[in-house]
Amino acid sequence: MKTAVCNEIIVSDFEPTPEDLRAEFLAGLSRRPKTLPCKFFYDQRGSLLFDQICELEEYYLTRTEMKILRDNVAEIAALCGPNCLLVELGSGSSSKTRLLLDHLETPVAYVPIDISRPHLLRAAAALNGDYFTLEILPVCADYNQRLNLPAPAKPAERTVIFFPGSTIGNFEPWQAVAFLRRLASWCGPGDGLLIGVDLQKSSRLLTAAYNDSKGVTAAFNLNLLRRANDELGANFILGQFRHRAIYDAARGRIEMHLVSRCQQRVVIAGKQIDFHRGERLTTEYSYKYRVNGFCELSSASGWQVQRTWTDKQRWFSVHYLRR
Ligand code: AVI
Repeated sequence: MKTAVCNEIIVSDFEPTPEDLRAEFLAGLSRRPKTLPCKFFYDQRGSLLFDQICELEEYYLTRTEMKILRDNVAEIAALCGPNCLLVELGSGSSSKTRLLLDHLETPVAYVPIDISRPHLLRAAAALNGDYFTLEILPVCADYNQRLNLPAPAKPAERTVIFFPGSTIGNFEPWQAVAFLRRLASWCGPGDGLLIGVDLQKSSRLLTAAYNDSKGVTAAFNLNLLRRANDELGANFILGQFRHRAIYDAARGRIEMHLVSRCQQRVVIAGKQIDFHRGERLTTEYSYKYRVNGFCELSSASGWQVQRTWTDKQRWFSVHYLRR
């Protein structure tokens, strides 16, 4: 691990290397069907596109979760208790965190973890300017790898992990169990996990959320191919792939694909990859849960559900789990 000092903030650096990117892209493109890992959406451009997705009318997730957090923030802050260490996974622009930081009782430190270094540093610097008594300890990493969290200067009474946005839905359910178990192993008894989980709903609403009319989600999806061109010297012609998102109601998941518009050969890191016309490259799953199903999954993963909040329409849920 490297550490660097940026604007007086110490950054723990586990950023994936170009070799990681190369190995994961080649492995995914050699599978049948072909896949690419969704964590690589989030370079600087991808993170900015994701921020734009969160503002879209069709993408109800962000505003619905934010309303649940806003409506229940006093109760959430009471569950977190005084002097907690707040750790956020996939912190991005840390926009939901400000609401928590404004209501938590004397939090000792904030540890944002994100795979996109520029985005992480920008958000950490902005928070540092606004919350000058709070220790901010950013970690640039894929949070699904083994990590040692930085220790805050002041001891915390409790660690609370914040995992908003329904990013847990980007894991297959068996992976979600393994991941929640890993998080439980970072924590001691009494520590907490505040997690946002998107819920099953009509296929019409779900497919609209991932096929927005402005084409931002399409640009976000195609950004994976642009990254391969820029960082791995690949020769994808972006116009020869189209974005597609479908809802598989039986599995309760949105599937995002890039569909090849023609028969084509692409060279990536010196390897030739052939696509036939209509072939799908799977880039993301986004599972949608039922409240009970998610509670069962949490209990099987070493967490006890303390409290669940939803919006009136039951589109989205936020859970406070206790280790
Ligand atoms: C980050 N994650 C929860 C988003 C989702 O809804 O699955 C990523 C995303 N993909 C397309 N739009 C947003």
